[in-house]
Amino acid sequence: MLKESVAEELRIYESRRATPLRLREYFSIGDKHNSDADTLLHSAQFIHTELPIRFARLIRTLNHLPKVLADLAPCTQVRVGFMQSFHELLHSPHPRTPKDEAAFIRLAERIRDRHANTMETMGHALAMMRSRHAHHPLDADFHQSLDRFQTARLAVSVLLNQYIAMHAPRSHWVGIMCDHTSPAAIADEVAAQAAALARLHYGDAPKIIIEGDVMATFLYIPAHLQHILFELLKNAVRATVETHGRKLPAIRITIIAGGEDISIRIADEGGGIPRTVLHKVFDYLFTTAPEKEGRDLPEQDVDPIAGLGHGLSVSRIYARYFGGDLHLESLHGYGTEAFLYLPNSAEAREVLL
Ligand code: W6P
Repeated sequence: MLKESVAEELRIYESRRATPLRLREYFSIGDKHNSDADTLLHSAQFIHTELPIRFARLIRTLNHLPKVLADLAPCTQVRVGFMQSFHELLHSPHPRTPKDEAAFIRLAERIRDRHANTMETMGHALAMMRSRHAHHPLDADFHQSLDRFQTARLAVSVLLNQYIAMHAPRSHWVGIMCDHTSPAAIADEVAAQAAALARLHYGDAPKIIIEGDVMATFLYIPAHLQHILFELLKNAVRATVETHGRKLPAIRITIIAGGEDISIRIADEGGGIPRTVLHKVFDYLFTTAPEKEGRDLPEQDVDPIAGLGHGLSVSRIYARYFGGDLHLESLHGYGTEAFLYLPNSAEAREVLL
């Protein structure tokens, strides 16, 4: 069976040292001659060596998840897919010519497509676990193992998507990174999406004000910033609408470009979170969305503005990936402030946990 032959290879690769890269390193690989054949071949060679190591580490994090989660069907399905990709990568020829590279990019795209729904699938596994084990206390180890899994998943996804996207050069972009990433522009875009979702869902949406260093730009992965801000804004919008009947207080996004960090504060007047609950918002099994008892097919039942419940934990994983962070502070009875910090430096390096 595939499984046994892969097991030995996995043991070898998971002990190899992964190579965390700086934003600058990711960016400069493709800078200037973004997609010339030599650059792409060099990237393909690096990725052909590095990706199996990152996959092996990712599979190891799945093996370390508690059995109550790991044995759920969505989770085993994700694991089998990762094993398949690891195996295909190991048994693909090391790219040595532009022609090899052209074949390797197709393998890379196939692997990317195979794992496109990983987050969603794991979200379903967590929702199943939540409905079956709602009253089980979850320990710190469990959360740490999920943080490791999510980070390892990101380490595969960033590398793979960076390489694939380098094939489509754009001004100011190298792959999925942009050296003119504008927090204000992304906040604006995401605010419109969150407001549209709220109007659809509740028939109304609060105003979202964007202020501070609205002209600031930095080198980052815009898709990551977008993901985090959307998650935070959905929560802020929902809290605001559910707390106030008609007159909705505005949500205020403040962007500050500092020497070390791009700091973004999202302040709502949505009633806040009690202190006894605040520490749970980053809990993978915590959700403020009403749970339906014994529900095993959550995908039929997902409330788009509430999501699958692990959105904030995953957003913090994204924030921390290049050394940033995400905090929440609250005045219960009034509102919540989310503080997002992202590195304002091309020297920021992947944190591979
Ligand atoms: C809330 C709960 C929450 C989570 C994340 C961001 C903002 C908010 N507001 O009431």
